[in-house]
Amino acid sequence: MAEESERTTVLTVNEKKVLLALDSERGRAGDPSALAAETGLNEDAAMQAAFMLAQKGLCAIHEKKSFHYRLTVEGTEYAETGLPERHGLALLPLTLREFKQSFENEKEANIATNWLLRKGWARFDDKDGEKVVTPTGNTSWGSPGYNIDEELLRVAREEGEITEDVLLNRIKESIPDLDDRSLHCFLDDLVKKRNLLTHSATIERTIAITGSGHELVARGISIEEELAQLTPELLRTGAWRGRTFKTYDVNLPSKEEFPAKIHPYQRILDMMRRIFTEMGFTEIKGDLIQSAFWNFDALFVPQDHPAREMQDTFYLGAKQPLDVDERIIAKVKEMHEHGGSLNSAGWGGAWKKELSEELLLRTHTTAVTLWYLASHPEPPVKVFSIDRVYRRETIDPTHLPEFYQLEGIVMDKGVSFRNLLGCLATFYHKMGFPSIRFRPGYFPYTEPSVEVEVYMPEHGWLELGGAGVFREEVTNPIGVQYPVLAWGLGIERLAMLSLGLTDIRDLYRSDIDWLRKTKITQGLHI
Ligand code: FA5
Repeated sequence: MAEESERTTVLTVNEKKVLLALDSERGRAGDPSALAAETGLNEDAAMQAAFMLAQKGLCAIHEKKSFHYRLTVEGTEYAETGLPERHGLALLPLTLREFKQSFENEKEANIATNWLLRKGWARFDDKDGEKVVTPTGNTSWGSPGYNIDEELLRVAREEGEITEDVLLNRIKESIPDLDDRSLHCFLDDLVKKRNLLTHSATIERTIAITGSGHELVARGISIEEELAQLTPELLRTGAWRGRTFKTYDVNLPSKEEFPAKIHPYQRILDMMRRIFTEMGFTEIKGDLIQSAFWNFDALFVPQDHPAREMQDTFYLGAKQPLDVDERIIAKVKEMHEHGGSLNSAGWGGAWKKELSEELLLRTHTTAVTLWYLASHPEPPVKVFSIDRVYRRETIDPTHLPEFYQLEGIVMDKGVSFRNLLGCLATFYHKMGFPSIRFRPGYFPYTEPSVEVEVYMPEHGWLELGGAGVFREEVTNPIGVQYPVLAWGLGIERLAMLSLGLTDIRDLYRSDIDWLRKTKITQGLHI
């Protein structure tokens, strides 16, 4: 406490001058110009010192905001010659075409038409297939028998610059029973909608010493010039000895700085990469445009599967002959039609090569890992891919049509379903999700299949990805003889949870405030 009171009563020379000036006012509140005159400081410096004193509880600053109104150039013209709708009213009735032609320009004609209708001074009638502007007989606006906007313009014209209080009082004198709220609405219309008045705000400040300020002055304050900087000259001559140096209050709030940093989502992608790399995986990349063969057929997805339909998949409307070993194509065909040489029934029916030649935007990165596996059929294979996929989705808080997946496979002698679960659990734990669970799932290309869910206290259990062991119907045609553990995880949903967002779209909104305030460690459990 003792330290605190010492800290708060350390005053700069300017603060001492202002405090003494306030004290000499004997409790009367001063304004900035009086303070400046009394202290010999300029107004800004005097007020800066007053603000510092106020922070220390030695003076109190009272602020009163007032608005001033003035006519704009357009407002001055209308205040002198009358509003366009007033001129227009005198011409009625006319057809809309004639009415518009009677104005000098289109802008004025539109203003007159809109405000005549809005004020209820005119209406549109249909006559012989033409629109006619007809007067309604009403010529008031805001209060029966009066026109408040025209009154406001008249007073503003008479007064030049006018404070809000004076302006409103003048109107109330001539139009009784008008409440402040509706008057403000008319003022707002003239400022914001019609741009006929402008307003500016001024803040009047009064400053008064507090009891603690008095007490401090009573204990005695001496004004001694303080040195703000230690110069070589002061050091050389030794003149610094015995002088008082300006103190710095390191506790004062300072302007927040937001240094450049990597996008939070990119940091999460980088972290995922690092985790899989540390677990001994190699990253692979594949083509964004895939044939239906790699995206679906080689994965044993039947040719009539709903996910292959136009409403789920972005087809490019083009085909390309498959750049795949004919033996693999033949085996995939046999696998679909009757299960090939395996103890499998396949899907039955005729498998059509032309359907597998369709080009599309990959709907999952499983197309990439499978394509890689086909060219690396010998064990061991341990690869992952972090890349974009595309689906015809309606955008909502958990769905995007373009999103990232984290795909991975492990192929080796003797690897098992338990290794798959362990691998995924390790990844999610490293990402900072201690509670995960696996639920039985279904994918045409894996058996057994699971869905991975993580637990978030605010959301409960959330499904983040799919996984399983590739079926022999998938591995056999590409010549792979050992078990393949595979998974495909949604990244945006995981990043969204890590970053505390509730809407997936926020990851891509680039809200500068959110980007600035997100800590560089947020979402990273390191
Ligand atoms: C697949 O894409 C499978 N290929 C995963 C897989 C790979 C299973 C290997 C077995 C073996 P699914 O369609 O469920 O599965 O998508 C996986 C994850 O991607 C989902 O759990 C979800 O987190 C995310 N995801 C799916 N659709 C969207 C979307 N429209 N927007 C954002 N994330 C999505």
